[in-house]
Parts: sequence; structure tokens; C-alpha cells
Amino acid sequence: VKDTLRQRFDAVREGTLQLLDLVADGAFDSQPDPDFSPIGWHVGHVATFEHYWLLEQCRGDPPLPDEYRRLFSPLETPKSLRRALPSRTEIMEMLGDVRARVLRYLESGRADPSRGLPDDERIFRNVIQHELQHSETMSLVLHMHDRPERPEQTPLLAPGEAGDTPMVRVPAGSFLMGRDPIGDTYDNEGPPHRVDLEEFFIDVHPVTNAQFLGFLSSGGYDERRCWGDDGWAWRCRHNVRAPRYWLARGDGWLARGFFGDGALRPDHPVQSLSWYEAEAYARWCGKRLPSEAEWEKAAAWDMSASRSLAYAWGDQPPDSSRCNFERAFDGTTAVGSFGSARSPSGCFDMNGNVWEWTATAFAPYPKFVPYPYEGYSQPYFDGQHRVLRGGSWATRGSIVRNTFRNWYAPATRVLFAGFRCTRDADG
Ligand code: AVJ
Ligand code: FE
Repeated sequence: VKDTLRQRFDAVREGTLQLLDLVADGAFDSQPDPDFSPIGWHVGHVATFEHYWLLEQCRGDPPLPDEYRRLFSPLETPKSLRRALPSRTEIMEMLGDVRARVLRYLESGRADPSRGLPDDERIFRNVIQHELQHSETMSLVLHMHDRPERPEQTPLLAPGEAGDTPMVRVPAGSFLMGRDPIGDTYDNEGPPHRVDLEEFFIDVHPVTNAQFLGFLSSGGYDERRCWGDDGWAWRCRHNVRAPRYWLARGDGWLARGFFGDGALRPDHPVQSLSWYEAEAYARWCGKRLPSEAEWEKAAAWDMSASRSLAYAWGDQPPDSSRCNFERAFDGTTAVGSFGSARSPSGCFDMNGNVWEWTATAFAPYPKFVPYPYEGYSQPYFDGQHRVLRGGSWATRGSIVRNTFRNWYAPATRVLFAGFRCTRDADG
């Protein structure tokens, strides 16, 4: 057990450091979007979070110096004050020092049950998951910084023959939603519980750029009937005309990429749009967004075996032959590229490629038990956040699992997030 944890810690950190290698000094403490902290803040936060849970709460070490503890606490320092950071070297040193102490703690056999938090493997695994999540947020912030245009790319000029996405039927009946929140699983993914759903149809793959261009070109952004009240108010206030990372060039579009701006690929999933834009598209084509439960059933429920799969393809951990994750392709891939990763219902790209907005507001499952602290999920059960599922091309490790619940405010546009649509069986 100790070795596996150690290996997990090493592998996760290696990926974090690889990402940080791509970050220029100027991008370390700058804040391209006021809703997101600078990359350097995330690094410090990862270190102080690990220090707090493993060294202070489990081992009983004294806290970090007050100014560090305060600066890197999301509750105590507002996003507008997170640019005044210690030097990059200092933050990186803290990151390494904390980890070195945690690894020594692991070696030593651990466990002082008189401490506030039981020293079990779950908290270690939660700390690993926490770093994985912040690693994606760092990629989001890195992606916001301007980058060069790649001149050889040609913009996509016309909607082309977009076509509608084929749908599959998911029969009525109950399935087991969520999983036991142990090991790598967060508190909000459990407890597992039966959910009964009507029959529905769901798109076999996420909505593509070509399809979304169809909505845009036909005036969808100006068609009031496609938008909900909040969405319409938001669209008008910000004069939104296209997904955030679509760049108008002449008559066509480029798309912002991780290493430079390039062609908008017609057969890739659309990303960088808000929940409001996803909802408007769904209405435009007479469909709707799936509920979170519908999404999970379509991704995970193996009706013939009467059980939920951890990933669309089964229980084996993700790798690049099964899905697009961990920046293996540094961007989206064409929908349906991973043929062997079809879910039992027949859906592609359920794990990785783009996060998918669902219709559902983030809320606790019945008999939810917070862990390790109330503040991880509870403050966001406020009706103001929508659940996203499945993970993106930048999501790391097992977080692309079927039960993982991500959440953001519906106006958030900078996520590596798109969507797929659903409709009622008799709709
Ligand atoms: C679930 C991605 C919205 O980044 O605020 C990180 C995850 N929680 N540290 C966030 C999280 C505590 C959370 N999101
Ligand atoms: Fe955090």
C-alpha cells in the first residue's frame, strides 16, 4: 500500500512539474481572468493543502507560517489579491519541501490515531486528487494567455455538411448512480443510490464545431426563443457571439490551441462555451441537455451485467488508446476517435476530450456525508453551479471516471467543456 501511494504521489507530481515547465515567468503570477487565480497561486495552494491535511491534521506538525497559510487559503484571500505572491523559486521550494516531508511520513509507517483525522489512506488519496484537479485548472489559466498564430493553418470557412448527431436509446429503468466515497473517490460521488429514469435518447458524441457553427451561422445567438431568461440576459450583457476561444478571421474562424492558434476543426467537439450557450444550442435543435443522472446512466450502466462501470469501456484505468486525457494530444480530438471506448449504451467520448455540461445544479446525493471537510462540496450546493461530467483532454488520471462530478457557474466559458444533447423518448 505504501509503495502504491508513493508511486501515485511521484507520478502525479511529475505531471504537475511538466506542466509548470511550460509556464513562462510572466505567466506564473499574472491573472488573465479575474475568476481564476494565477498559476503560481495554485502551486502554493496545492502545497499548503497537502501540508494542512497530511502533516498538520494527520501527523500533528505545527502549521505553516501565517502569511503562507492565509495567502493560499481560498477562504481567506479573495481572487483579486492572489497576484502578490512570493517568488516562483520560493513557492516551488515549498512545494518540494512539503512533499519530501510527506514521503518521509509515509516511510515512517504513519498513524497517530489520537489526532483529529484518522490517518487512513483515504485522505492521502484525496490530496492526490486535489493536486490532479488543480493541475487542470493551471492548464486552463495557461490556455488563457495569448499565444502565437500558426500561419500554415487555414480557417474553417463554412458550416459544411454538419448533419445532426445520431442518438441512442437508453431504456427506462433504474440504475446505480455514484459510488462508495472511498479511495480515489470524492465525498460528493456517494453514497451510491438507485435512480429510476424514463426512457430517453442521447447523442452518441458531443456536439462538434461544425454543428455549433450551424447554430451560430443561422443566427442562434440572436434568436431569443433559444435562450432561457438568465442565458439571454447574460448573452446581451456580454454581447456573446461565439465560443470564447473561437477567433474570427476574415469570413471564417480560427481556434485557440494549447501551443498556438490554428484551424477550427469541424469534427472536433466544440469547447470553451458557457452552460447558457450549450442550452441555447440544445433548444435550437429541439433537444435538451441531459440531466446528470442521464449522463451517468449512458456512460456507466451496463444493463446486461446490472452494474456500473468505472469508465465507459470498463474498469481498467484510462490510457491514450481509450480516451483523450492528460494532454496526450494537447487539444481536442475528432469525436468518435476511440472506437473501443464505447459505453454500454453506445456513446463515444464519455471520458476525456471535453467536459460535458449537464442540466443539473450541483446538489448532494441522498445521505451525503462530507469528507474531509464541509467546505469541499457543501458551499457549492447553492443552486448556482451546474454539474459537468466526463473530464477533458487536459484532465489528469482517474478523474475522467464516470462518477466524478465537476461544477462551475453557468456563465463560465474558459473550461475545456462542451456538451451533448438528449431528448425524451416521445419528444
Ligand atoms: C470542482 C474544480 C470547481 O477548483 O474550485 C479544488 C475543485 N476544490 N480545491 C475548484 C477544488 C478545492 C473545484 N472545482
Ligand atoms: Fe483546492
